[in-house]
Amino acid sequence: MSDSPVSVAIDGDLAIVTVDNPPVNALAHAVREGLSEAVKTVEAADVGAAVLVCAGRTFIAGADIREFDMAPKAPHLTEVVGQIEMCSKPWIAAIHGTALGGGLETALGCHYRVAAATAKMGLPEVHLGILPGAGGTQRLPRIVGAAAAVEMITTGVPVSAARAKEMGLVAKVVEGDLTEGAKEFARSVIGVTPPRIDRAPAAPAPSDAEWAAMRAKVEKAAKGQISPLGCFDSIRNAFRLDLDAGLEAEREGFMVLKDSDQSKALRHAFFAERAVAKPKVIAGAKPREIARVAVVGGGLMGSGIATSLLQAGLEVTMIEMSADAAEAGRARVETNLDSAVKRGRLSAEGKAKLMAALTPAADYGAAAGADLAVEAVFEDMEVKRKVFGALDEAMGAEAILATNTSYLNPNEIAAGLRNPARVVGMHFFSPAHVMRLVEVVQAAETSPEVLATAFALAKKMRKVAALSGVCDGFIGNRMLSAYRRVCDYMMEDMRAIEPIDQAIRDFGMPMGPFQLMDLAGLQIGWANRKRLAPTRDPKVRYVTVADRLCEAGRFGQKTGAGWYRYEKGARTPLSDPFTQDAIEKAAEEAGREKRDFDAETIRRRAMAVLINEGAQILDEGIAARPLDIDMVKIFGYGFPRWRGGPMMHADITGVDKVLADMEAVAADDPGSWTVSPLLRKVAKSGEGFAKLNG
Ligand code: T1G
Repeated sequence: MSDSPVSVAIDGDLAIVTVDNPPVNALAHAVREGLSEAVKTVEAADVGAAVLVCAGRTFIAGADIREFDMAPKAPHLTEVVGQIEMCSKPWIAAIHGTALGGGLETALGCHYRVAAATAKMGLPEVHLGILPGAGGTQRLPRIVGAAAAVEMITTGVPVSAARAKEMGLVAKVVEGDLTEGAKEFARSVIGVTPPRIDRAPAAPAPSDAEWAAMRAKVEKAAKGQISPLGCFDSIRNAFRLDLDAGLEAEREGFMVLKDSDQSKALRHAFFAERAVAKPKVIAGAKPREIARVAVVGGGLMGSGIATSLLQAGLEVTMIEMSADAAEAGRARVETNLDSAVKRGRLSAEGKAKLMAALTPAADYGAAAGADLAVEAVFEDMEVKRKVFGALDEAMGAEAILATNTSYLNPNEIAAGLRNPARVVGMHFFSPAHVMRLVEVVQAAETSPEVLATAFALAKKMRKVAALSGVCDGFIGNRMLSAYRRVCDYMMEDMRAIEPIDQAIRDFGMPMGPFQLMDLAGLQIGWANRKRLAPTRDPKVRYVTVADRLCEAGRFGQKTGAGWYRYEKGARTPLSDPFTQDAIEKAAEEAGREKRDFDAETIRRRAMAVLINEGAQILDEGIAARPLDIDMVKIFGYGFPRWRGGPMMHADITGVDKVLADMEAVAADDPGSWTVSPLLRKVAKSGEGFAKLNG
């Protein structure tokens, strides 16, 4: 008995080739070898066709990403796919779950594909910063045409079985038992010469103008990421080169991208996205069942959280101060769900069902039967403590109490409650039904079981949860505030905001810091600065411009002006003499000499401060691993995934270089910055932050 993950069973006139490599049948070396052997077995056996099926939850989900950093080992997937294609007997791929990347490429080497109705097929390599390297860019366009192949490969978004049938990617969609359906199909093609992909350049070829239009679209969506264009160019080869030459060029393109920093960063993000959900403190802790949740507060945040909870299939009681306010909260949830209906993500009946699971209420007694409460009320300690006191009384002693505070200390909120072990922070990001990040904040007494429950709930809500300890702003906003501070310093020194916003956008962030403040509104920052004013260290440089804007009632887009001004109803930031004047005045009062920073220096300084603060957060144990910080920034703040997050970006840039930049920032404003000892240590070790991920 062999222990190969690929087995061949003879079933009358068919060979059933089964791949069994849990959890997702990735194409590890043993699988490639097994498939290669299986082709020989099928050739030699007295059968008329072969059915390729997978055990477990999915068809082959692609190459084994863990093998990317190892030396490639023969047989390579391209060869194995070629062997299947050249077999003298037809192969039928029976697809269930997700046929992704090398998995779909293996299926493309088969002569026919049949799929379960629920199956999905895609070439998501672009999300890993690479291109499909086993024939995907050559075979797919020959089957589905240029436009559909460009769409599928450059976006990486998989298609449904029904769509695949329309595109000619699958021959048959099987309702009921997939293997039986595939066998029936296979018997119908026994004796037929296996139809191989045409080796001539694909046809019909789009015109030059059509290619140019498609390329421009891909480039725009890529926003600095290189692999979408690499994919595009390789697809175009399918229309000028024969299959073998196209495959060779594809292989070369693949090797270049695989070794790129962007691919390294994206692979890190792939594994970090999974690891972030499993912090050590919850290992072995059993999450509790959560069926009913009370949301306190029906404002923007509360209604967003309620929407997301409903979409996760939970019952929600929304508690407000009055019946009218509760009704307004209910209406906000309805608006959120309506927009999901409009986008085709929810049916009208689906919406009605979710709305029926929502109960607006105007008294805390309504929280009685809930398993968990999330508080999303005004950011004020007294208010929050009152809410928690009322929940403590209304709910069972074991029910979990979560606060959505972004700045207040959960330990203070929990103080005096019957059972502070059940208090946890769940910091959502606005709009909460859209943004993926939730910081799960571990207060002094939060139990591992409560933390595990918060993580499980976040997963149910399809959110990315990251564990944070208690500090001002937790991981994300604390880093944001340091980053804003250095941007403020550069702004005051340069007497300008536009070049800073531009440099940050060019780095790949969706928005520059000043534009972002205008979008989010300047009020919260203002309130925070006032809150922290009594304890502010006078040695730390303080830039007053934002305060001047707020005093003038300029709170951002909503008020028509903030850092920029906005025409009525428009979102385009326009430069504004008021802001310019305020900057000049502030700089003069502070006695700052005018300086210039080029785009590269702006970007490096902003990143150095972000990374320095991240290192400090690690050193203090607020984040357990660099990857937790990376995920917070990617999922909550639009940090470009293809840069891997700030800590990964530090490794890619070279931590010693980041340290040198940080030292330059600190030297310019003595007393304003602490260069993190951990940053120094990691720079000296030469091993990078990744080493601390464990
Ligand atoms: N390689 C290695 N490990 C993988 C893996 C892969 N391709 N896919 C998943 N895993 C691990 C994952 O880390 C997790 O591990 C466990 O499997 C379950 O995954 C030549 C070069 C298939 C839709 O990009 O999209 O083919 O955390 O939690 O939610 O052109 O995994 O349990 O230790 O995500 O049910 C292209 C990536 C590769 C697919 C399943 N393929 N995977 O989702 O489970 S490149 C992909 C996924 C390629 C060729 C090129 C999803 C999934 P752990 P999970 P899931």
